[in-house]
Amino acid sequence: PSRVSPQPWKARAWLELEAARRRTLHMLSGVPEAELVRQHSPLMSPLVWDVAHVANYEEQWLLRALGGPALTEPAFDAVYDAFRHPRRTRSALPLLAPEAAFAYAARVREAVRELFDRLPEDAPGPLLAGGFVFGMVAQHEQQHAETLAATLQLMTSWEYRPAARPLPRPGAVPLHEVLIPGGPSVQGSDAPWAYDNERPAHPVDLAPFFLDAHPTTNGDYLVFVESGGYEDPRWWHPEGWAFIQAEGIRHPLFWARLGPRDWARRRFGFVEPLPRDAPVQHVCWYEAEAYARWAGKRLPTEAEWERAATGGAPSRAFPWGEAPVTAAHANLGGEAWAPAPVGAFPEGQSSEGIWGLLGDVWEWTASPFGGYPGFRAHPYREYSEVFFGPGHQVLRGGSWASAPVAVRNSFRNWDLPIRRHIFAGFRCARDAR
Ligand code: AVJ
Ligand code: FE
Repeated sequence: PSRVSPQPWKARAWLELEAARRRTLHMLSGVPEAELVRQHSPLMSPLVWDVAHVANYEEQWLLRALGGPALTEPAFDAVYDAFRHPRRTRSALPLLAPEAAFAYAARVREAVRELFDRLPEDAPGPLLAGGFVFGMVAQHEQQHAETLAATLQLMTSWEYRPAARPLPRPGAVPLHEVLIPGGPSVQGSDAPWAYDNERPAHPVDLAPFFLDAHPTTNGDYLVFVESGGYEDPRWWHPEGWAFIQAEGIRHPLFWARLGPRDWARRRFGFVEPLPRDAPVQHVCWYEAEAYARWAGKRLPTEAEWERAATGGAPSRAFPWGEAPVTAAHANLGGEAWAPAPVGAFPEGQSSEGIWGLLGDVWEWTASPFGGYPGFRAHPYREYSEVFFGPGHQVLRGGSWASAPVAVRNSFRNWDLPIRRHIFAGFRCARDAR
């Protein structure tokens, strides 16, 4: 029988683990100890919890699950178990102090290196095939790096002022909407590092629709705000209306009105004029959905979003094709610390001329999070399956804070429809009839 030789994965796996760790350490270097242990928001863990949590996750999946040594006790796992302790209670736990948390993470990584060096490229089994579990752990640490960024954005007790990588300057911003033809296409992915919730790739059939070529910008959204959009229940889902009344919400999170048509935003330790040409971020699903209704549009379903991203080609990894992400394709990786103006990445557009699908801001969709036909939880139910149901909405495309390894056309994020602290915006769609 012929034997297909496995795709080599080890070199990439190690680079991705190390890149994730460099980012974690870089983001937190210079943050005072008091801020690392502080609970900055009931929505977030203390920063130092995330550090030891990613290390403990790595110990569980890249050491113990692969037959390597246990470095800590089950009682220690419990402290860093996201399902045992709600985020707002975590500063009261017996956490490792910052220095010990960083040392633990380094110790786990050293032990992983020893085990990793002995693994063959074609190691068998569902965890190791294609290096899946290494991809999972690298993506996990990068997802937590994005979570750290969200915590740092919520922090007001200390001014966090990261140096930012400059973004490209946009050329002319083209077309407002693009007609996406209907018909059969493929949703999901069977790529080796795809998560369980992206699997299996399966056929979908869609009606034709229009999709905005760009995400909704701050300038677009400001028209909604200034024309009384937050005062008119006609535009709002009843739950969204109740939510903004209860919370007194009149504009996106972190915006401040200085005077007529004069708006600023706080971004980490900076207060700056609101950039009109960049995608709106820090809106919840209800705000996104209300804007779309006001504009005579709607949010795309995630199947529509993914059809637009693949251009109809089965399982295309990125809107531009299979070429790995570079700085010319999209604003990803967390170094810009802000969304780019729309139109900044001509090389990142889809084959049909949809821009900015990956990076800048997560895009809320009309779809609740659920399993695809044939879904199987792998390797544990708590990554995806326990969140299936009507409570969580799917977001697509990744933000400026998402790492390339954790972003692709098929990648699915999810959150509650009231969440505004994540780096989320949206783009609008409408039926083509
Ligand atoms: C996929 C971003 C919703 O942060 O809750 C991190 C990722 N899962 N640790 C989250 C995750 C376990 C997850 N999201
Ligand atoms: Fe986690």
